[in-house]
Formats: sequence, structure tokens, C-alpha cells
Amino acid sequence: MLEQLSSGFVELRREEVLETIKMRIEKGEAPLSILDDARQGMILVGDQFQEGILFLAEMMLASEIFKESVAILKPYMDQSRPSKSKGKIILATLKGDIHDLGKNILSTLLEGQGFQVFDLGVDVEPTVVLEKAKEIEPDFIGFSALITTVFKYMRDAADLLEKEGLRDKIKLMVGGGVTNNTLKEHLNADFQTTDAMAGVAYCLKMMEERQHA
Ligand code: B12
Repeated sequence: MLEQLSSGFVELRREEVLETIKMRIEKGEAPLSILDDARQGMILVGDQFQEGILFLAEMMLASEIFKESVAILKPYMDQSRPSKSKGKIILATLKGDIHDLGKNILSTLLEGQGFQVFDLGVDVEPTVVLEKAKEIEPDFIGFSALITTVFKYMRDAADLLEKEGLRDKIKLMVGGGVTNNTLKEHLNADFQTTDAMAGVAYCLKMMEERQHA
């Protein structure tokens, strides 16, 4: 199953990918498990791009297929939206990075769990994050990163928040394909993951702890 879907992305077989996804949903498979297989496909696409087998135009086509896949899965991920806000979160992909597929999935999943998401988009200046944080006083800030050149701006943003004395009130999360524990420590962040669901679970846990504190 995984192989069929991931090779579909690498070989840009759009119809086959979308049909497979619809079929798996109809069979009752969890949307997040299908999404994870699609993500594995995108990792393969990236590897082949790095090896010079696929070109940028093909990586772009693959990301369009991925977007269409998410659009099919989205209604099944949104289903249990509670009415009361669980907490506020700012999401952003910082300066120099325009990857947003993972961030958008996280946003959908968080909203599905009742969080109020303020998505600042991609290629965002660290100062814009600071201004938004001052304005809305979020419980969390999540940075998504897919290219390593953005680490510098993540550091800048973390420093700005620290200087303004906001860091002890806000949990800082980092996620996305190129993030790891070393980056988390470098930024003095509270949480790091390459799995959106783990990010949602972390937010839910923190809000629960806060309520019982
Ligand atoms: C799709 C893609 C693109 C698309 C982006 C489309 C879009 N709208 O996002 C396009 C074609 C535009 C693109 C462009 C480029 N790309 Co690109 N791209 C990819 C690719 C193939 C897939 C990324 C992806 O979307 N994966 C699917 C999503 C769902 O996974 P994810 O982002 O990891 O998200 C999951 C989790 O991490 C988590 N998550 C994500 N963010 C967050 C945040 C928080 C807070 C939390 C809790 C969780 C979380 O949630 C998601 C679901 O679980 C990767 C390959 C790879 N290995 O990742 C290369 C890759 C990221 N790209 C790469 C490169 C080099 C580029 C370009 C520089 C290429 C070029 N020469 O122009 C440009 C950069 C442009 C820029 N300035 O940003 C490199 C980066 C290398 C590096 N180490 O820095 C990679 C790794 C490919 C490679 N192996 O070389 N790219």
C-alpha cells in the first residue's frame, strides 16, 4: 500500500494517487495513516531531487498532487471540531522558506481539535511573529522548517520573544522535515517533531496541565 502510493508521487501518476487515496478512505482507513504514506512519497521525491533524478518542475508537480491529496483527506480530518477554543497558536514558516504543506496540515489538525490558529504564512520576518505574539498573546508558537537556511531566522525569532519577556508565557514548537533535537536545544524551544499529530498531542497535553496547575 505504502509503496504503491509513494511510487505514485515519484512517478507523478496523479490519477492513480488520487484514486488510491479515495479507495483507502472508502475502505475506512484512518486519514492520518494515508497522509503519512503520502508524506513518505514526498520524502522520496525530495531524495530523487537531491540525486538529480527529478527536477524542480517535477518536485512542484508532486507537491500539487500532494495538495490535492490533502484536499481529499481534509473533510475526514476536520470532523470532530469542538465549539469552545482550546487555546491560541501562531504558526509560521520563516524568512527564506516557502514550504507550507506540512504547516497547513498541522493547522487543519489543530483547528479540528478546537485550537484557534493564526497562520502567518510563509517567508515571514521574525519581527512579524513578535508583533502578532504581542497582539494576541498566544499559548503556543509553532515554526515549520523545511530548509536549513531558515534556522538563523528561527533563532532570531526566539531571541526577540525572549528579549520581550514573552518566552515563559508561550510554548515554542518547531517542526518540519529538517528539524531535530539539536535545533530544539539550539533555540531553547519546548517541543520538536516531524509528526503533526505529535504536535497536536503536545498542545492538548500542555493545555490540560495548565488547567490543572
Ligand atoms: C514539496 C517540496 C517543495 C515544494 C514546496 C511546495 C509547498 N507549497 O510547500 C517546492 C517545489 C516549491 C520546493 C521548493 C524548494 N525546495 Co523543496 N521540497 C519539497 C519536498 C519534496 C517535500 C516537503 C513536503 O511538503 N513534505 C510533506 C509534508 C507533509 O511533510 P513536512 O513538511 O515534514 O510536515 C510534516 C511534519 O514535519 C509536521 N510539521 C511540519 N511543520 C511543522 C511545524 C510544527 C510546529 C509541528 C508541531 C509539526 C510540523 O507536519 C507534517 C505532517 O506530519 C522536500 C523533501 C523532504 N524530504 O521533505 C523538499 C526539500 C525540503 N526542498 C529542498 C530544496 C533544496 C528546495 C529548493 C531550494 C529547491 C530549489 N533549488 O529551488 C526550493 C526552496 C524554495 C524556498 N525558498 O523555500 C530540500 C531542502 C534541503 C535542506 N536541507 O535545506 C528538500 C529536503 C529536498 C532535498 N532532499 O534536497 N520544495
